[in-house]
Amino acid sequence: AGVKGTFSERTFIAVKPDGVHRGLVGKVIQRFEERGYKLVGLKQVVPSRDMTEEHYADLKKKPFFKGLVDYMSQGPVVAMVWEGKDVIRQGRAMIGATNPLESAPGTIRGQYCISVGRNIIHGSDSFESAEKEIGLWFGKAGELVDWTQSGAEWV
Ligand code: RTP
Repeated sequence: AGVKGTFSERTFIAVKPDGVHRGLVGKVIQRFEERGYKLVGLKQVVPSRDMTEEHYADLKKKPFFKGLVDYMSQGPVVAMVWEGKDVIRQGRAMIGATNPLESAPGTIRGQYCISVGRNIIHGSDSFESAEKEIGLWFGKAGELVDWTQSGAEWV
């Protein structure tokens, strides 16, 4: 996940199936681009159940786990890696709280969703999660692009 706390920090962001079906992929990309972050990985996938279970391994014991796996693995998911200063914490702040009742208006969830089980988007919640998730979703060599963004010195 790049180097924590620097301009090369990276996070894993995914537009979940409800976000894709509702045509919100562009809005999500636009928010991260406009904030000043750099897109270094992007693909659309239908994740397998195994992949989804691995992604949400921490939640295995939760009562909503099966429903969550059913929902995510129907796809499609638009998987992304974004890079920039404090992108892990900032990405979570931009996404908003998990429960839409607590997500502030102006955050992505606060603007676009009303139920916790259909909350549009995922973002890594720590440096360790970001490392794991980027490896899981973008494990193949060459899937991430290192590039120098012109104008980045102004951000
Ligand atoms: P995410 O991993 O998707 O970014 O979400 P999060 O960290 O904000 O929340 P987490 O507690 O990790 O929960 C993961 C996802 O599980 C679904 N969920 N459903 N039905 C329920 O009560 C319930 N609770 C959580 C949500 O889709 C949540 O984003």
